[in-house]
Amino acid sequence: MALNLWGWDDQWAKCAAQEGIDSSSIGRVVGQDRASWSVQTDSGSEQARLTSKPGIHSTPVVGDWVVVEPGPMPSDPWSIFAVLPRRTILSRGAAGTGGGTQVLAANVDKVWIVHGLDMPLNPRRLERYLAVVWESGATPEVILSKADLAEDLEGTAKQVKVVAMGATVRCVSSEDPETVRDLRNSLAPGCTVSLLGPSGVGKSTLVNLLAEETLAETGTVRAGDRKGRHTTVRREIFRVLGGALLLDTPGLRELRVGALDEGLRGAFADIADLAEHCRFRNCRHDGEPGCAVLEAVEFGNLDSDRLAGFRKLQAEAAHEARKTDPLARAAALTEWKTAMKTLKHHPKHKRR
Ligand SMILES: Nc1nc2c(ncn2[C@@H]2O[C@H](COP(=O)(O)OP(=O)(O)OP(=O)(O)O)[C@@H](O)[C@H]2O)c(=O)[nH]1
Ligand SMILES: [Mg+2]
Ligand SMILES: [Zn+2]
Repeated sequence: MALNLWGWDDQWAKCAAQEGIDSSSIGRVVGQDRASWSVQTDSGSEQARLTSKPGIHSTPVVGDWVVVEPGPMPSDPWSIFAVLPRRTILSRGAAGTGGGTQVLAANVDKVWIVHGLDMPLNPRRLERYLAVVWESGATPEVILSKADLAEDLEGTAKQVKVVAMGATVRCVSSEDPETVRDLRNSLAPGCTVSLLGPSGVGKSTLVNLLAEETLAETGTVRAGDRKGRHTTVRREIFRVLGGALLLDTPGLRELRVGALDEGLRGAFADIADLAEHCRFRNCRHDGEPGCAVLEAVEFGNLDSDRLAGFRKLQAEAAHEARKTDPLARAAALTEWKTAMKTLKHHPKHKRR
């Protein structure tokens, strides 16, 4: 069925069946423009709006599985009634002073953190991306793009591997088809991969290379500083050759973190391991006696800049956590259950 092409699997089918939802009422959000969502359904691609009926509070994002229904007339947009509980949630701290988090995408299996080798590496920025991805529940991979423009490919790759802490690191170049083939072979059909990185690093180029056709628009970088021009303006999922689903995203100017828990442990596994040996359970690695983390820095086993980066992220994340409602997740689940109850009373969804 068509939904499988967009990542529908047994686990999702089970989730829907438990709620008595027929697959004809399911769709995947593959694009969004303000108040209109592009949804792939069993019967094809449809434009959908949020239902005006009460019950839906979480705004669907690209990657979400949603419960939908056709409009009264064939030319009318479809309605979105509910969002299926998300498997993974990729989010960042929202810009501005108001705080809160912004969900970038949902149900992403893997995130490619893209760094262009025509620019110097910023390890602190990479750590920030890694923390955000580990936090999402998706698996991070680091993609070093523009290998043909690298000044010191091996040196940079080595440096990245140290920071990536076990996450897979891959090199690609639009000039070398073999690198693209290797990347394609690493993807299972139906898996969803989000590309993440600053503007101009070659995210959309990579989508097109893997698709072997121009699906996403690309733009040149500025001659002086090699910065991108923010060519991609919306998040969108493309099916590429081999059946993987690539979520292209606009280049990020900065990546603010939301609350981090697993994210910090994932991106800084070395510090988390060391911290186990600190004398005090709640050691802040800030001069306390018997601190294994500071000892590691002293003996040259831990980069002091890395520790500084860790502490900065930790402080930022703690600040965000204080702002976010700890009951938000529970509330989302309740909302889903209520939406499902309402839906079951709808004649179309009554179990026979
Ligand atoms: N030499 C070389 N150029 C590349 C490679 N990959 C991408 N580029 C170039 O880098 C520029 C930016 O590529 P895009 O794919 O538009 O970058 P993007 O990350 O999608 O940028 P935004 O959409 O602005 O976030 C284009 O001129 C590409 O041709 C590569 O492997 N080698
Ligand atoms: Mg782009
Ligand atoms: Zn300590």
